[in-house]
Amino acid sequence: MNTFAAVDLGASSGRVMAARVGDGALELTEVRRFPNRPVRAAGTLHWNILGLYGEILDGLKAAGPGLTSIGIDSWAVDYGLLDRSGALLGNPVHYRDGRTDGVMERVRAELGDAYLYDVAGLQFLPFNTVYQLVAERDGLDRAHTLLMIPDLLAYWLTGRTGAELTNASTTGLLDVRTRTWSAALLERLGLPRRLLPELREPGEVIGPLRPDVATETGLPGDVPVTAVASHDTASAVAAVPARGEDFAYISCGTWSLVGVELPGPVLGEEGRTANFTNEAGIDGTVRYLRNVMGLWLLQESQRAWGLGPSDLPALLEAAAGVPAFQAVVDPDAPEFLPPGDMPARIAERCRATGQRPPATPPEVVRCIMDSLALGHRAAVREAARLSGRRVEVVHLVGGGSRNELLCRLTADACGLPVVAGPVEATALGNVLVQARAFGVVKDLAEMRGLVAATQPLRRYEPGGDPAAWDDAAARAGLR
Ligand code: ADP
Ligand code: LRH
Repeated sequence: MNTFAAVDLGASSGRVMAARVGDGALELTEVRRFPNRPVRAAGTLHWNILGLYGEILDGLKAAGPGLTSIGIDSWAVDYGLLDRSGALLGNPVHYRDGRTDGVMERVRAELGDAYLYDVAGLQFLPFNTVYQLVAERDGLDRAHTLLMIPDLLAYWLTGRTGAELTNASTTGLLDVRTRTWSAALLERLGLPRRLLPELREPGEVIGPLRPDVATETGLPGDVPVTAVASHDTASAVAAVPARGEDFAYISCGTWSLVGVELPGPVLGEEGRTANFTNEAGIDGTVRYLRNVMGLWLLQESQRAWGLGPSDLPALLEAAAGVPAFQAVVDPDAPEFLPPGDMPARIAERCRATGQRPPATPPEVVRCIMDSLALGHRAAVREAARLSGRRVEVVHLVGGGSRNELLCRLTADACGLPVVAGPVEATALGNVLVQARAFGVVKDLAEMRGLVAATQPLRRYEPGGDPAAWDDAAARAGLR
């Protein structure tokens, strides 16, 4: 048996996990978990990157000396900039910060949607790395190297720089066909080519720990950090317990990432206007998916009510008792993206669409769950239609798979069985890519088979009234 450590940073929490893998076994243990709280300073919303790194060091120390390797994944699109000496320039900015307001619109008007989509195949989200860089273009003089968040953490652990492929594919600067940086696009945007380091593939060894890191964590200095699918969603998709290819997935946490896995990109106009993305998965696969606003709507409502994670089960139970479809919204309405009073924004959206706003927290939560299920349904259907992929089952993974109401509503809305779990799909994908790199498992099918055989899963059969879902979808302005 080998033990692999997964450092997995989600937008709402981070964890260091240890997994024992071998002989048909996959045992995941949580070593350390910590909240990921953004900090607004001088008007800008930041990640607390040094606080997170400190937690990671403590987690690795607690994981103990017997590790075969360490892998790191995190949320996508965000980055740190290093100066020529390798020092971090400024604190990484949160993708929900307002610095990109209006930037995407300007870039799209200048370069054209067809060109941008043909190069990168990426959905138009205002916080894509490319728009963040354009927002700070005038201040890039001192910047020498851009490192995406997992690559920045790997650099601090090993001293080696590089850009892992799956996360690089979320920047908007990677050519979707060649899977190399697009020099042409960089030039047209006036962004310096020097910023983007050499690409690395999931499974490549990055390097051993720096001596000072080994001393601080008590780990042997020769423990390697291995590149995994460092975009958390790519790791989650790698660990979907699916057999064959006729499935859709929903990686459901702060975001719901909803789509299918394909052998190559789909770059037509229809997918572009439906805002589908072609992000890189492992082994040359494409994650053809759309971002649905996800449990952010719930997290941010809980924050407004002063309720924490321990209040969630009671809140969801109360929401399950509220009649369905009293009010529904398009969960992807752009006004839901920034931090702020979520119940007030949902109420406003309901009023604007002629519906009585939900009045109590359980009613608001019910509205969010019905609306997310509608968002899941629209994205699953469109992913299947636009890609031609048959979808027989929906795999729902991540923290949201613990939400029984949402899993049931998603099965009903899609009219398809939902297999919920694993909760920690991202960490599992992280360790399995390492396990494969070290010869412990063979291929993607074996990785997924191992997840299916060892992790608790729950199946939800579709029920409910399809006509009622059609009616609700129309009210929310969805298909
Ligand atoms: P991220 O990786 O984006 O930080 P996670 O995959 O960790 O997100 O999912 C976090 C979400 O999972 C929480 O916001 C919450 O809505 C949901 N969740 C966590 N635990 C439970 C639970 N016991 N019951 C229902 N939902 C839960
Ligand atoms: C989910 C995620 C998603 C990105 C968003 C920024 O954590 O990585 O895939 O679109 O964060």
